[in-house]
Amino acid sequence: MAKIQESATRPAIALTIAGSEATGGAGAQADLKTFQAHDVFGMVALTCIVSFDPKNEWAHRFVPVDTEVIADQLEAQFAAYTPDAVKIGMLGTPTTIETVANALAGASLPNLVLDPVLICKGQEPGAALDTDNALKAQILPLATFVTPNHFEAIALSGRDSIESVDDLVAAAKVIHEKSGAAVLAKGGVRLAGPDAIDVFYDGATLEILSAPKVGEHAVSGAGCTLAAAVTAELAKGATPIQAAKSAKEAVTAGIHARVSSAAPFDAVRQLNR
Ligand code: PXL
Repeated sequence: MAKIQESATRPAIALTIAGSEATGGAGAQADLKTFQAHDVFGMVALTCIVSFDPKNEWAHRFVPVDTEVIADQLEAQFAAYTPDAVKIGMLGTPTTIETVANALAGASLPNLVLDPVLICKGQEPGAALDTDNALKAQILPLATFVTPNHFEAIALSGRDSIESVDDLVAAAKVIHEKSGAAVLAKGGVRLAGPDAIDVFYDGATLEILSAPKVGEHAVSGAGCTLAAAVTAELAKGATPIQAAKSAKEAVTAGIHARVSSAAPFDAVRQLNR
């Protein structure tokens, strides 16, 4: 196959290794839309397919993608491109985690953003505890940036609870010590008070990022979009703290512009940045 002999461009390139959330609020769909909104060329390696069940209180129906198919996608992607940044979203099973860890070990990646999806909105915490240890052991050590939400910050830091900004700071510090990664720990609507507070800590810089809460309800895809925006900004050359700040602004705007859904949670909308 001959290529057209005109100058091809090399934009910033990002890959998300994530699950499909069919209604488009979260998961790979949110990631790809976010990459586009940040003017980054995006790729998706699909790890699983989640279909909410409206007949059963919108519970998650979860189907993993065959591990060989996951390895094939990553093989094609790393052969075609060297992404400037990679995001890891929902992996879902210990077998998937092993497959992804093996593929990443062979790629030299400057930015690996881990959104440690242990549970989604409305899911029972217990459902995910078997993936917890595999994620900690095999993926966390590879990450350069981690974006735990409230529940995941408790799981990764080993704390009993996170109820205040001080607790969130302490958790972010523990997760940094364990991983060596920059940490953006998200309080979101889970901490009491008028503001949605996230804590950034990378071993040198500690910053409290704050924006007025938009209602008291979590919006589907906010966490995915935040981590994908961090990934896109890192792909374009931002420093970790710059990426965290501009991602927080992007998500706050996306929550204001949220899409009204008949599901129990509205969906974040990715606006061009
Ligand atoms: O919001 C976390 C999330 C990530 N990835 C997939 C999901 C969800 C939540 O529903 O379905 C595929």
